[in-house]
Amino acid sequence: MTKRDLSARPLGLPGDFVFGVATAAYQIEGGVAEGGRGPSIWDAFTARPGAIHHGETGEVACDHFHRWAADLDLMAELGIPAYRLSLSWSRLQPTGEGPLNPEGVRFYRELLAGCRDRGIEPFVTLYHWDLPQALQDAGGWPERRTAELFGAYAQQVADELGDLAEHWITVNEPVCASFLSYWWGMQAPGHTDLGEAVRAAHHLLLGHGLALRALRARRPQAKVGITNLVSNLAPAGDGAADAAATAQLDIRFNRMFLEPVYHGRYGHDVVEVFAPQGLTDTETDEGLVRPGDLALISAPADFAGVNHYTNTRVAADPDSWNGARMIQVEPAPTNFGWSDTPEALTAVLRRLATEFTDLPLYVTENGATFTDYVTPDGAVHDPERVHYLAGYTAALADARAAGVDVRGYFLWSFLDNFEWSWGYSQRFGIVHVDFGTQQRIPKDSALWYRDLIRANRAGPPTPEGSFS
Ligand code: IFM
Repeated sequence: MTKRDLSARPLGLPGDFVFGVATAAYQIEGGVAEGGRGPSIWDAFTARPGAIHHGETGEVACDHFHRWAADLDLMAELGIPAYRLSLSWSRLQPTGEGPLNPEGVRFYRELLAGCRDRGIEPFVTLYHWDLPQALQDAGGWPERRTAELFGAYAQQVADELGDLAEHWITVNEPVCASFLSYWWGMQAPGHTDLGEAVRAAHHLLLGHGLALRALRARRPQAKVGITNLVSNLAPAGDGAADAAATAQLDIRFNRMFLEPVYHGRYGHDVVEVFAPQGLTDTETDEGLVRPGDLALISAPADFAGVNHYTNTRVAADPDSWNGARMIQVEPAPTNFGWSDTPEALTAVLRRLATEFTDLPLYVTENGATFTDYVTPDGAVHDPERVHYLAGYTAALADARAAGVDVRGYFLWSFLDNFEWSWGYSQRFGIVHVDFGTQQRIPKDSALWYRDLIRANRAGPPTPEGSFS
């Protein structure tokens, strides 16, 4: 481990800097057959033999559907001022069209009001990957109609829930919801078709634009943005081949999703890669990219969300995917093999601010998995996560010192939860969850984060919680 100041100290961030935690509906809620919820693509994908580690599912997950009030109490005790959560589309609109499900609306109204009652500011994500299965049966995100229905859904959500949150994130990580889901087969619906993936990517971005427009129309005060996953990529060596391989991966991981949102076009080299699948910057009536799409996708937002996890060096290698071998920068001690290199977060934030947007930035996810377990003293000691967080939160201050307008940080995640294809094998939480008993135990990192937030708050410290 590198030497790092591990104290929960003032970082020189402004008093209104937003510290929060993040989760997503399918990863924590459970209650999949309750409250009128319809099936989502994740219910179908988790039922597919071999798709998920140990055949696990989100059927119960953290049982947050029933335990949300106690979970919010714990969040408040830890003095966490903001909570990024997602709405399950199929809980709110079981088939992805038609009227909203009143029980789903009631659940989320209580949840959002519950945040506010406890002084926690909700940041709401409209789409965090759990497409209603009925829409997948009709073709899913590769179909343009899915984006249109998403826009209509966003309008209904704005009408029913829009009074309870100021910040709205339209789509979480379109790269995962398209490429990982329709190209690499790793996520629901588990397809491996590049054509579908490219169409899904464009329609997810279009869905963002339509949702942004709907939120603006119904809730003019709302602050709206999209969250992209941004990986830090750099060539492994000095040669032109490594640089070219890096540029190719950058197109596939980052620029395909950043260019249209922040520059209003895919750009020549992105189009060149995906032209065989129909991607164009020319808008045509019959093509994938239709008249008006790019204006919708790039319509002014209020902030840019960025999720950051990986720091990768890229070596040209004809035997690897797209001729590029990916090497995680050392030290890479997290369970996923991802790096603990906070300078990568600073680099990503700087890149967004210099190459892509003047909008305020929010880090809407960042975190790491380790082998956490309850020790005989009843605690969960996770010094590696404290080390990780000390670095990545200091990186925010470094980015601000370099002139980047980063305004918030949401730690992934509040609870250990269902980590998609990896099931429950990867623990991202600052709160340990015993999935047998549903007992929650704040890890040492939760107490550290509480202290960091206190140290960085202007005004009186938050009240003592029961975990001091
Ligand atoms: O758990 C996921 C989350 O749902 C989306 N961003 C990355 C996290 C860690 O893999």
